[in-house]
Amino acid sequence: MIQQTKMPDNSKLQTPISKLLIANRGEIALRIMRSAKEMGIKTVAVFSEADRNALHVRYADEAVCIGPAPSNQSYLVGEKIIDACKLTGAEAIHPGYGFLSENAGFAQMVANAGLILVGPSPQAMETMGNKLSAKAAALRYNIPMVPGTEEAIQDVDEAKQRAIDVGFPILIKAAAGGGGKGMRIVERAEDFEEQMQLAVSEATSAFGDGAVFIERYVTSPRHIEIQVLGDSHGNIIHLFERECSVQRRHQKVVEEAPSSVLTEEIRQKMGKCAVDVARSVNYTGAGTVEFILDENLDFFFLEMNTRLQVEHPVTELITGVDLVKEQIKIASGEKLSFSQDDLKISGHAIELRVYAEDPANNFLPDIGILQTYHTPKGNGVRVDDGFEQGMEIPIYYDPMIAKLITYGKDRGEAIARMIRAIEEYDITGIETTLGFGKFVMQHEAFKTGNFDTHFVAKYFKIENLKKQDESEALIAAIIAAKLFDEKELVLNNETLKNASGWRKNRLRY
Ligand code: MV4
Repeated sequence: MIQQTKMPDNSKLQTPISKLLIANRGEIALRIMRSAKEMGIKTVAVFSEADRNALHVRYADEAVCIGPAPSNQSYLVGEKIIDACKLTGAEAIHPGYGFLSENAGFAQMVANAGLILVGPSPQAMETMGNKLSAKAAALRYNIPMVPGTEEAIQDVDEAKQRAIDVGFPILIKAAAGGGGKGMRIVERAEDFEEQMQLAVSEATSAFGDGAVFIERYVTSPRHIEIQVLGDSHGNIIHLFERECSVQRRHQKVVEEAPSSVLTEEIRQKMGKCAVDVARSVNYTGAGTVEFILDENLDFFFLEMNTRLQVEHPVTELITGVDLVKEQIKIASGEKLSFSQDDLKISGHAIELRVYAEDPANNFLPDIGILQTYHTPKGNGVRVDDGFEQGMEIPIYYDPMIAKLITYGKDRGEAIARMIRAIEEYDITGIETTLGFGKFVMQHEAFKTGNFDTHFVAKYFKIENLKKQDESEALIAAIIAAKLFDEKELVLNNETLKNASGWRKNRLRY
């Protein structure tokens, strides 16, 4: 065998990154720093006055205060982030998710300052930041899309005729909207005009852009997204799907990979479409292409998210790829070190978002101090969090405390681990969505994989949590009675611990 010497392509090689600034907070800031450290890259944290004692500040090699608690005076101020880079000598910025992560204007500012953004080009961000321009780009690659209007609606009568043609119910969407904001379902032609006017004024006040379009309303969809990676040499691959159908008012609650409904054939087709969508904007970095899947298992492209997503760990667990490392390598100009054929799905991963919210009180944020905080451990359990016992959950930011992720050889094992991990998780001082997560895991529709985006609305009532409470209380009572009966029983340490555990769990949920 003759070994060929390949000439390295240095045409697009950027200087390797030696210091990375993380323009974010909480669990994702820590998540990013961990990968950077493993790569031998120095880390810089930025923080608001509310986050002085936050873990991401302690974890970083250096930290810079960028202003008062409200994010529009700190984490959202691009100039302050760039100044912090200049101050510390960081060559690159990782924006995480939320905040400035999908802001094309910021991406351009970063480039203008001679810094590297760990993310796609400002052009790719801008195109994908608008649903209409995203669909226009994807259209060139014959990607399946929900029938509707391809351009912003100018003439109401014309749009109404189109709505009649595609058939009611239809959905009016704001081109600048995202995550379900600015959507309106219209059931009947008679309501069209009024709903259209409301949608335009809503979009104008919410996004400063009144452009709206229509799509046929897919009534019972599953939300399936494909993770993609593209390098600066034109290589784009996908890392299979994540299923995110379990959501509450457009806030995802449970995500998993792979999806329990995809056949290998659909998976391949969707993967190819996702790569093409990315190719339509010469995508670089990590991105997510969002689809809905209808009852017939037909899928349609909805939009592309140009950031690292909250739920990226489930993909990491089933593929073995560290997505943050790949992002950083791509930003340094490296070629992807693997091809599509090198990737395969192993096992099953599920993520539960643990929010500081009270399910018994309409999921209102429940801020306060983490009086007790013990995370679950053991085989197949990953917790990405940003808090410690005694810390306060600040009111200024997202109320997510942690992401609890479990991995198993198959879906059943991942679910069983999730239930075990939820029971092991010990949080007092604030209400959380842990008990709600257990309800989901134990629900027949979830266990059988027979659910859609209406899962929570359809099945969840506060009584469900109370029932869980009562059954646990009942078991505790039976144990207590048994202990009382068996007078000769020696109460060893283990029994006492378990008994107090019962009580805590019962009170918590
Ligand atoms: C849809 C749809 C049904 N039909 N489009 C909501 C978030 C945004 N990314 C797109 N969304 C939807 N678009 C058509 N033509 C249903 C939803 C939808 C949804 C999608 C994914 C996850 C959760 C959802 C919850 C409600 C509605």
